[in-house]
Amino acid sequence: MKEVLAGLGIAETGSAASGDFIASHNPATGEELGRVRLAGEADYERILATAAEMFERWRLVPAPQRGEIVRQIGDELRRAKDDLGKLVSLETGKILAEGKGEVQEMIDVADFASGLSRQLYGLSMHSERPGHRMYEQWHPLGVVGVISAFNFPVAVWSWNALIAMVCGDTVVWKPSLKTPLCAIAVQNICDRVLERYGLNGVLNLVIGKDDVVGERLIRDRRVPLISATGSTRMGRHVSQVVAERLGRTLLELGGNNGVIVMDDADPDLVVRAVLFGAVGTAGQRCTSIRRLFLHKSIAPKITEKLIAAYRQVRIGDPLDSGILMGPLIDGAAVDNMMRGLATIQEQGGKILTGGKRLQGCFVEPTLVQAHPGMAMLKEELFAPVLYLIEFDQLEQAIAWHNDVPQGLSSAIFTTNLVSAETFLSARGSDCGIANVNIGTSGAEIGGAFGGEKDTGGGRESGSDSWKAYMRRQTVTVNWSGELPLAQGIKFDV
Ligand code: UN1
Repeated sequence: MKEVLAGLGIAETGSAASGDFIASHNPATGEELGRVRLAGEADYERILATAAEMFERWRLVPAPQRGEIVRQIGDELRRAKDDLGKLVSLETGKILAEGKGEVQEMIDVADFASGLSRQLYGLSMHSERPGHRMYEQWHPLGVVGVISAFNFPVAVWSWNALIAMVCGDTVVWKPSLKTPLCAIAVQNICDRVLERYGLNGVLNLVIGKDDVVGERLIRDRRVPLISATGSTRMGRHVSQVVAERLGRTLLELGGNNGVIVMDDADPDLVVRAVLFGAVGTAGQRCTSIRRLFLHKSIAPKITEKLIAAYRQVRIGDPLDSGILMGPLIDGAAVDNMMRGLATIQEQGGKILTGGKRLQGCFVEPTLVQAHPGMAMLKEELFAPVLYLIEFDQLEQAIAWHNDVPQGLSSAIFTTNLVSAETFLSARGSDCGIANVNIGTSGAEIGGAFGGEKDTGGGRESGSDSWKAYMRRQTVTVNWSGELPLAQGIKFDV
């Protein structure tokens, strides 16, 4: 562990912060990984001032040059992949393959962003007036505040920060207090590259409590965009505060993702996909599968296979190869899962397998036979609990599927074109992500990532998500020497 931290430049002392200390723990062992000094009010002010000042310079660096710097960050991340992947596993409890996968996601975003730096295209329009040119251009927005969650402590930051960087913005990052070491490691990696250009201050880190740092950040008029990942409760608050000052938000909040399995689906494919989607990251992804709608003619077979698979899931040290499921993030998460399971049973849900608390922060992955009326089906229980619900007709399954407040990711398993297209049509899934014959999690970075309803409506990472980090300017140039007015208006004396 010491070598991993040393390799990532995490030193014993050297914090410029002035607040209280917090400890970061390995959820698999309870061991203290390190202590971090939190930012106080003055630290926040200093960091914000740096980011705002650097924006004045950074916005003038041509976008392809900004892309080149992001490309070099990608190279540094390639070099740090093993150590950083390990640290992600140590601090979050996710298995090593997923820890490294998260760093790979960052590398992919760096590549994407660097290509994007030459493609920040605006449209040109035909003016209705002779001798006039009309087009739109995209300018940097300013300081972007990024609030990230514990479950993807590094990748989700990169979706925002590396795209915002090529867009010409500077970034202030407030990470989860459960994963401060991952954030420090990433900041060190990026600082190494920024230092080569004297550009430290383009990316900034402020580790602090919600009431000291979080509230200041979302209320700060110098920060035109807040991108926040976390619970719907948090997002609703952020949204209200930022809206009050007419700032922008990009929200990626709770998911409650459903999968519909038709009678013509390949059962083995379904079981493998569901296992990764529901048990992977111990059910702590915003994209985790939580509700499985099974066509009644295939339900017994899938249920039986799933119970067998769940019983074989190897639970243990996330750094051991062969382990599929590590611990939950902390004791509070375990308590929350146990409370959730009690409520599920009160509401008529039946535990088919799992459901028990193991040592420390470990739990058993759990399958629940559920019925569509259960209130708990509408809540995101951030744990490896999967509801099985039987249905008769696709239309009925789609209606149940959509009947939740959240709208992030969704999937259907079928070999029937009509069923697949129905699910993808306007009367199908109401989510931001809809998949056929793959699970709801593990999205590629090239697509826009985010969801509807209580998921917050934001889109991050791929496609044209970059537009959220820039301001659009519509330009009309009159080279005619005359002054014709639009809409044919005459206004001469
Ligand atoms: C999250 O859980 O907040 O699609 C993000 C996925 C990952 C990202 C999850 N690429 O599962």
